[in-house]
Amino acid sequence: MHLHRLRLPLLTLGAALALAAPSPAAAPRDVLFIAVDDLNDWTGHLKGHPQARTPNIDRLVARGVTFTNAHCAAPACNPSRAALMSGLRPWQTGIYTNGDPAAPVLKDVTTINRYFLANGYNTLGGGKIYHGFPSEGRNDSWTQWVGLFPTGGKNVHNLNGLDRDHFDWGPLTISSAEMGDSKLTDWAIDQLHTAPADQPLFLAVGYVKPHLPWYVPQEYFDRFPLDEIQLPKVKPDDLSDIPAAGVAMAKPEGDHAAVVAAGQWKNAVQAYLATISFLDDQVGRLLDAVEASPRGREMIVFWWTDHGWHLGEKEHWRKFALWEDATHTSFGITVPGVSKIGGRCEASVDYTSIYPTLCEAAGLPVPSHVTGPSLMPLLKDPDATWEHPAVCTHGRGNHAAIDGRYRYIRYSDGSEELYDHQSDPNEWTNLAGEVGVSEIKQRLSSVMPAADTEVPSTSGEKKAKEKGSNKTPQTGSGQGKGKNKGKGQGKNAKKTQAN
Ligand SMILES: [Ca+2]
Ligand SMILES: [Ca+2]
Repeated sequence: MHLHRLRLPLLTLGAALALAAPSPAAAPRDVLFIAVDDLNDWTGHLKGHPQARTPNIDRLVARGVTFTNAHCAAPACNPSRAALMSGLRPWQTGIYTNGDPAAPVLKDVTTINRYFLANGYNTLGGGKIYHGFPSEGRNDSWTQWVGLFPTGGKNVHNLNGLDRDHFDWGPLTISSAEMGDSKLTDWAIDQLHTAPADQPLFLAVGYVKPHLPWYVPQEYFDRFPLDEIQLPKVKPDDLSDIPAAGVAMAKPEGDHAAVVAAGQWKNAVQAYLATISFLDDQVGRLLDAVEASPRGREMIVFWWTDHGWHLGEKEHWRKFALWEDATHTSFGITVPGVSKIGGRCEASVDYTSIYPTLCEAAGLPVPSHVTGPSLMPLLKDPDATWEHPAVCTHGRGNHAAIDGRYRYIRYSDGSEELYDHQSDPNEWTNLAGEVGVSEIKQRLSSVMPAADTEVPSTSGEKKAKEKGSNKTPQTGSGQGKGKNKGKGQGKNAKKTQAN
């Protein structure tokens, strides 16, 4: 993609270096940057499911401020992470979906890890931060990128009998220590202890659970007996007031029909809770190490999950939609000495605020291409005034805007949904056609881009190239070639691309 096609000026790495004047007075602060794949609000601190048990995640976010109304910039791995790490929205980069290549754009953008690297940080990354190897495993963007850690044991598949690829769940016979995320935790703890003390540390730890398949050791399933499992609250005819564009995202005839027909709904809820519980154990081990070390206790900690997840609400499964269950995330920030301990912030925030907040917390200037509002005022006072609706985009032209009370969805064909969380927290009643809501819709649509300002998708550009258009992107050389292959990278790239 030509950079001039982006709607905001980008900052090249060279410019970032020039801009990165030495920060005054205080030494740069260490950062622990924890990403989680596919965890929705089924945590103790967000109460998205009454049986979710996450004492360690709750303990982690309670060290600082938890954002209870936080949303991804896009409800899928690739575009959510690309937006978060670049500070640029899907409509500025063309990275709208998992099918839109990120590397051709990101290679020319000062991403968070590049910026911290350019500012003298020891940037160490493991697990999953971006979506797929071509987007993240580059020698010029991390001090060291170690990639995914493979899970041991025999390969298993179709444990639930649905035969729907990685849409699968069931217990493993291996120990917890053989799980990839357990090895990732070991690696992260080791870095906390061994990273050079005289260089600021940016440690990025990307957990891949609770992403599908929900395979974890039996002990985690045993924590949630099947006969006690509660299904999510669902309204049977919920899709009846939703426009065709929304029903197309729900795809009720797909996963949901298959799960119900096979009698697997409770099993799925059990498996997701079990996988979250496994993740929580790993977070607990990491947090114990952080709190046991003088360096760890002073670290800035960012915790984020890349989007939400439906388990049958609106007859929908997975992410890939613009409703609360797909966009709502678990998100917390601790800046020791700054953030309010145990703070809960109800302001509507989205992930384009992560980049600027991280810079300010670490004492670095915010790059000029990063325009999301900083959350620093909310870290100090979680009740401070906040007038920025969160925005989430799923595919070009489809957006949700969320404020402290409403969710307004507008699809590319102009059809709409509006929900009032004060009276309808489950988003069962679409108010978009009611009398007297035009002011609300107008206010929330004002933060959405006009259709003609949204850049084409990166995959769309590729199609244009195939057709011989002169609008072909310049993809440069070398991206995605795997120069920096670490542990299991080739395999990992394939795996995550399917997510
Ligand atoms: Ca994800
Ligand atoms: Ca409905």
